[in-house]
Amino acid sequence: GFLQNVISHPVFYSGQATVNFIADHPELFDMPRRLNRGTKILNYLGNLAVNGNPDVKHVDPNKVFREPKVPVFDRLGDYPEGTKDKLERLGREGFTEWLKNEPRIHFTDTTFRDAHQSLLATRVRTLDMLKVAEGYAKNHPNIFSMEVWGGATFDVCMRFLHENPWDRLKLFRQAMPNLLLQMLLRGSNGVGYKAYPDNLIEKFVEKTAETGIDIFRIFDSLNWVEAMKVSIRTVRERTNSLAEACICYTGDLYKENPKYNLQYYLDLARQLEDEGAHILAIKDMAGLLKPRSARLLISELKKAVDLPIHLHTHDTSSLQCATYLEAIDAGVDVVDVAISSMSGLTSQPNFNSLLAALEGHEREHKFDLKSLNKYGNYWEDVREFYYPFESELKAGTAEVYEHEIPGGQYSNLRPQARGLGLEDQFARVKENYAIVNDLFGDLVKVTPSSKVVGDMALFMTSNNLTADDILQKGHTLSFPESVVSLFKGDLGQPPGGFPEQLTKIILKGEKPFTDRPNAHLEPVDFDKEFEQFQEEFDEYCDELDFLSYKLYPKVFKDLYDHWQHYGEVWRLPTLSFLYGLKNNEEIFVEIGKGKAIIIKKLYKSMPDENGVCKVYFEMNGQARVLEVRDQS
Ligand code: 3PY
Ligand code: ZN
Repeated sequence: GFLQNVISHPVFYSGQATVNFIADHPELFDMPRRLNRGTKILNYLGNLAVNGNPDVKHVDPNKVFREPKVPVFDRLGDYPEGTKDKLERLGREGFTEWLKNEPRIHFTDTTFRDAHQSLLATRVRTLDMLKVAEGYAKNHPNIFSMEVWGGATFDVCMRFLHENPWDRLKLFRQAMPNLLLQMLLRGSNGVGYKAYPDNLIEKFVEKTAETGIDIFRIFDSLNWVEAMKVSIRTVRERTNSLAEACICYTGDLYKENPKYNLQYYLDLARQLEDEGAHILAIKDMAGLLKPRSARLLISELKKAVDLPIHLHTHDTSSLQCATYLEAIDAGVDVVDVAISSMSGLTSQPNFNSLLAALEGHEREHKFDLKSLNKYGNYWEDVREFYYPFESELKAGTAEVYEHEIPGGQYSNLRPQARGLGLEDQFARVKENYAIVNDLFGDLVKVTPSSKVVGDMALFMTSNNLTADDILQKGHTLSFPESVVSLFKGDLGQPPGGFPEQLTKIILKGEKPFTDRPNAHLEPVDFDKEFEQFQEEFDEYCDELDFLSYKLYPKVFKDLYDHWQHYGEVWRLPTLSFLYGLKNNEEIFVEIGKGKAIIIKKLYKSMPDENGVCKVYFEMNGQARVLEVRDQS
């Protein structure tokens, strides 16, 4: 390790090492991330053999898995021209003109982001997506865009999968150079749950575009345009990517006197156009946009703004294919779908079936459906790997119109309830979610505002509180931190403000602020803080790691420690990563370009009197014994 460290050290490498080089650089004695790859991965598997994966709560020992089949594609052939090439050729204005004039309906595939965020608690690993990415881009170059990043993926990637989200993006970029790559950005909340300093958001957007994102879908969790301006402006001025600004859809246009009525959405859309959005998105995060409302909303938006319109929904009610058919007739330009076996329910509508339904339609866009069905089969088998993370929703539900829980939150709320011992009161949690929404003055609910409503619903359920209790004896209650923060103004302002009486109760007299939360935040001093960051971690941690750290300090620190101990676990096959190896199971792990190791687990001993187990492996045919403490 040491000699390797010296040779690869930037100072030594650049020929500037002096006699004090070794004394000046104590980190030479550290094992950098990329060395000892095999040993580190073995450490991971050894620990899994003894202690299991803390992220997997229930394992079914009899579960049988099938080997997913990657559909064939031309590995040596060129990539056919796709939307990415078109954007580069036409420029942003030319591209959006082309899109507005396109008679065919276009499709964004969310399989790599929202689909698994909404069905499998965001747990799908880079490797499973990467295996099909190149073939998918070559076989289906007429996809409008691939949603591959942002939302909860950034956090979950680091926290639970121990992956570097930036590496994920780089790998997707390489594998799909012809297609537009899209991400979900929570405006001033970035890919987090709170507001960040403006200059951090600016840097994040710039670096993200450099790393590979072509379309930034930008929203604010209260539909507050103020909180989206910095992101929209940065995309426009500092990148060549497209700024897709969202109106988040909630409620019901056909209800009597809805707070969020047609005029509200049209005004919002015009404001976003004025802010410089290239594309307008309707983000129906809970799947509340009914077919008739879609027809009305799309046709009116078409008259109100001169932007291409992109529609996103979740199929929680199981009605949303009908919504798309209406929207397509009304002139929507792009719709979000997921590959068949990763679609439906809390995920996006079914790409394959929608294509079939549109055969012969005047806006039909021809795809190779047989091939897409093969990808459906691949994902059907891969999805089984992640069975502990399934959301347990078995059929579409009209209850969504009452509770309005976003698809991406639904798959998380039940495990959260379970964690608090409220599993058998989940119906109550959903009811309380709606009650909280009324109490809070009918909010747009999407990350992070939805998380606050969820926290409050769990709080009310576990303390057996009613809405009356909150209003009558709220001053004696200590509310969840996220609730206090919301009412203080930390997530911005909802249309019409927060209910006054409840604000007093929750803030206990403290004054809320009503300007931008970011206005209260210290800008990041990049030069100084980056230096400190590299001192705390190591010189292999780059600017992108620094951004991860600034967004999620604790999560990044844990991730870094995980890298130090266990290395690049993203390279492990998913079954080994989640469940470890069986006795005598042998796996092949590609640890670098053209480099692979073969690991075989032999067996594990019982713990000794100190609680230490021995785990016997073979790595590339050589015996290796690991001592691992049993943490149970
Ligand atoms: C997210 O912010 O992660 C979402 O998917 C919101 O719908
Ligand atoms: Zn969504």
